[in-house]
Amino acid sequence: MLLSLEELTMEEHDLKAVAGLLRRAKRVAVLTGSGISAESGIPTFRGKDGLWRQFRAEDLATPEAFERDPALVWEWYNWRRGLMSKVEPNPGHKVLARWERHFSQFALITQNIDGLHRRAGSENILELHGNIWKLRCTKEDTVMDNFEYPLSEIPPRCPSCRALLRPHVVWFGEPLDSTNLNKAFLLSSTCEVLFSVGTSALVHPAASLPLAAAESGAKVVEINPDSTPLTSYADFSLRGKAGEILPLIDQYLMMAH
Ligand code: BJW
Repeated sequence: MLLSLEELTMEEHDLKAVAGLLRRAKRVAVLTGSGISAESGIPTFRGKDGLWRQFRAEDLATPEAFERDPALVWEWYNWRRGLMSKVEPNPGHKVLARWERHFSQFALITQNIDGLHRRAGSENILELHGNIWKLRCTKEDTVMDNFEYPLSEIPPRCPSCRALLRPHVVWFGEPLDSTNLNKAFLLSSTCEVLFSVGTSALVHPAASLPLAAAESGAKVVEINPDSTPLTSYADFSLRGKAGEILPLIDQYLMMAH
């Protein structure tokens, strides 16, 4: 159920203004982070109950950690697969799936590896940090889908060459796929409106995308309960939960049609 506007702290005119921007826009880009999946029940990384408050990134999300102890890293990803297999996309994911069909150019760029955007119905997704439901061979570099939970073998091995398989995700210190990243920068610097949703805007290069959009003259809208390093560059900072604010903007947008 949607919250009534009175229940929200933000100004009604900001929501209307953002819907007005969208009504005139043909090219829209959205960058999402773990905050958009928080309402589905997936922990974020840096919040109060965030993963990096309980676990050390250096032990679990770096190539060095995997080299040192692949089984430990895989246990952690297997546990996270378990969490992710039990949750459903929320209204925030669903609005973005609808917008893909609404705008003539719509780019969904996500840092999330949980696959919830696809499950909500989005089809064109740039997954900058990879996908937990894919595995990659450390020798042949082949990527394969794998939805198995729990994994029957830890650490799993490549069916063709028996080398170790790793999660198809981007760890600290690793480069992002350059084709994806170049596309993301192009779409960010040619859109008219860019939304930054549920990200602390701390991790680069993803965090540079809204800045590239602002520099190219796009309006930047941030949706987040907290302020971030992006807030001072954003034209609109909508303080609240993505699963509540996106449906409200969508409601205003659709009212005009
Ligand atoms: C809600 C909400 C609700 C809550 N609704 N909102 C420049 C300066 C300094 C350092 C660097 C730099 N450039 C690069 C670096 C190094 C590093 C980096 O950025 N470090 C910083 C942390 C300092 N970057 C890298 O290493 C990247 N690689 C790279 O740069 O390679 C260069 C290279 C080139 C050539 C050769 C070799 C190297 C790779 C970064 C990979 C990040 N990986 C992770 C793990 C992915 C796999 C996994 O999940 O296990 O990606 S780390 C983690 O952070 C994950 C996320 O995608 C990413 C971003 O986090 P996110 O999504 O923003 O989550 P949080 O928790 O930070 O924020 C959640 C937000 O939601 C909060 O603001 C809440 O308030 C909000 N929220 N509820 C809306 N309901």
